[in-house]
Amino acid sequence: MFTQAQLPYDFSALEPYIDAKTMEIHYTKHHAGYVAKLNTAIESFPDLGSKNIDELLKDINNVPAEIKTAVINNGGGHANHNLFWNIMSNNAGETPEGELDEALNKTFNSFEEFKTLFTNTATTRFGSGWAWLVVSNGGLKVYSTANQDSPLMVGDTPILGLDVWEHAYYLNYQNKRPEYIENWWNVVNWKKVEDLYKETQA
Ligand code: MN3
Repeated sequence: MFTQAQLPYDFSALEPYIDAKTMEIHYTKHHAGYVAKLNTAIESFPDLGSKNIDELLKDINNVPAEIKTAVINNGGGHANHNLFWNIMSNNAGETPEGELDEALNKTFNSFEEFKTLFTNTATTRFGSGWAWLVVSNGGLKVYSTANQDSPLMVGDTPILGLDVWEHAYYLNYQNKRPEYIENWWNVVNWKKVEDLYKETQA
């Protein structure tokens, strides 16, 4: 059985950029819903429940066909939100440092160019999905996926992810996705993203 880890901060911790009500509904209803549906999907395949969710997604091609779509959607939903909660904190204007900063500069020329690319990628994702910074074959890449599709399924390791489903911002921002994205940069936990980056280079 899969379970939801405790949120690493209070629902109000990311205010004013992400409001407490949105965080509460997002964590207790949406994320919890993916976990519940994932558990229902794997009921007939109990050995899958003993896997780590990231491992299950990396091995998606060995998931039984009759539950594959449910695992992609709900297992992806579980893994994506795990990452999302963990890479956020009120960052007081901090930017990436150390090895992550070096890698961003090397790949995208500057932090500002990376930010612009990521912002455009998130803004132009049509419908529901995610924008990602991933490590792919050792290097950094930015792209988006539809729905809850996880980069883990194609062998990439996501180290930063932005949920652009309307449920992530509609209460506070309504249809203004660009404003949500612009404000979200204030709650990226760069220390955590750098730790995740380092793990991929070890
Ligand atoms: Mn979500």
